[in-house]
Amino acid sequence: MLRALPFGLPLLLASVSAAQSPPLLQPTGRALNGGAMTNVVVTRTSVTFVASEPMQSADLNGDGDQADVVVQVHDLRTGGTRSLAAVNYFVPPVASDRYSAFGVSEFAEGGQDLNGDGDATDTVAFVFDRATGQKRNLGIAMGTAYAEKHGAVITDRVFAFSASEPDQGVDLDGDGVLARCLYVVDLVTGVGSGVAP
Ligand SMILES: [Ca+2]
Ligand SMILES: [Ca+2]
Ligand SMILES: [Ca+2]
Repeated sequence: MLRALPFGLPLLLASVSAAQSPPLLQPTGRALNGGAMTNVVVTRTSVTFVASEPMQSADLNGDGDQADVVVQVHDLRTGGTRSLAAVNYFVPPVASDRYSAFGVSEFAEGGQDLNGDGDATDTVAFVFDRATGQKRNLGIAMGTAYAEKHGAVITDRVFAFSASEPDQGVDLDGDGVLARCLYVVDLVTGVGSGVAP
């Protein structure tokens, strides 16, 4: 059994499973984003959380500044921590045994257009596959309203989240209006679609 300890910064992890070979305490090497303890997601093999560049005094996403909050995946087997991308603080990451999913901020990630709609103002869904080490851009804008904050769910087969059709500029669920909709991605085939209400 693994637990994240709310001791503040930097993030430390404790394991009470004596059968595991990794040490009981593992420093992640990253400063946790302040006030974001609910953003720490623990599975049997990993911890996904959001680090603060200002608290770390480092550029963790390589865009040339130290102003972002950047999603991290810490491997409890190897002790390594991987920095993935600048995220929207209001869209907490989720994780399953195999995958971590999160909303990348186009603005914070160097002003890139990640969903191909011609702007750099969206929060775009990404999935990191720990089995392959690959980070996949789903190309879909996520909803960022407070009510959607804890709405995303992921398993080792499916990622479901609230998509923003106005941000995407596409009627994803085919109901004739641009609003928010449930978007489901099959992580095995890579196929995703909006779900009509
Ligand atoms: Ca940065
Ligand atoms: Ca965009
Ligand atoms: Ca629609």
